[in-house]
Amino acid sequence: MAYHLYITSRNYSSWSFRPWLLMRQLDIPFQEKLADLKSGSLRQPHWAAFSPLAHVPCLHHILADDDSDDAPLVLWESIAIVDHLAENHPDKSVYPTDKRARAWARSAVAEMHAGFGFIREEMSMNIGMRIKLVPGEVSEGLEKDLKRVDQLWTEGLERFGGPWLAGTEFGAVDAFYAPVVLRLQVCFFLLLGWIGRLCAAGSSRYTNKDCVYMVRGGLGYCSTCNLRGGACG
Ligand SMILES: N[C@@H](CCC(=O)N[C@@H](CS)C(=O)NCC(=O)O)C(=O)O
Repeated sequence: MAYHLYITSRNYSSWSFRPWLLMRQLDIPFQEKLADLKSGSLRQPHWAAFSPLAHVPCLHHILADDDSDDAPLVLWESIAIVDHLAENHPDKSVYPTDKRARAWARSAVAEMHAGFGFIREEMSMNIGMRIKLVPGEVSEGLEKDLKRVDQLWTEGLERFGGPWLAGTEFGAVDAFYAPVVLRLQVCFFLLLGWIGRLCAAGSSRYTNKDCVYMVRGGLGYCSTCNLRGGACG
């Protein structure tokens, strides 16, 4: 049995970063298959070679040699990848064992998978970049998304006691929100009111202890971008 995880540069692709981080952090062995990112277009039709939607991430689960059908299982949506890993690795903390924490983590993962369009649009992922956002220039939609992130992180940490979002173990919900931490790290907000609290959550509370690994992991282990040595500041 083997996993082949098709992703592209984790510097630009938050969707690639999520399952990669989860599998690394939980010691689920996989081969990283780096898909070439051609500039000039969002569409990457050549990715159809491994994904039915020509999207990354895409997980190929190569079954045991004695399986009669040698085609891999193909999972082409992040949330499906996470569910598949949870099902196949019940010993790993993909989702918490506690029922309440699990229900919360699942919902927060689904919310990130389906929403937060303004964060995606207006705080695009580029670990090495610095963007200055001035309060008057933050759109209503972005403000709403960021407030919701703040609310979610506060709720998770308070209800389940940290240091991770749904309790004592790193899991899918941490991996799903990690790119937001990275995005906050690269945006210099004016430290006022709720924005200040949000930055504090992003840079000290949420990244406390070994969360530092999570925030810097994308750089430390990045084999594709040139941004190394704490370039994310
Ligand atoms: N819903 C997908 C989103 C994946 C996604 O949008 N990936 C981007 C890269 S970050 C992509 O493959 N873009 C190519 C395209 O849209 O054709 C998931 O959850 O995995």
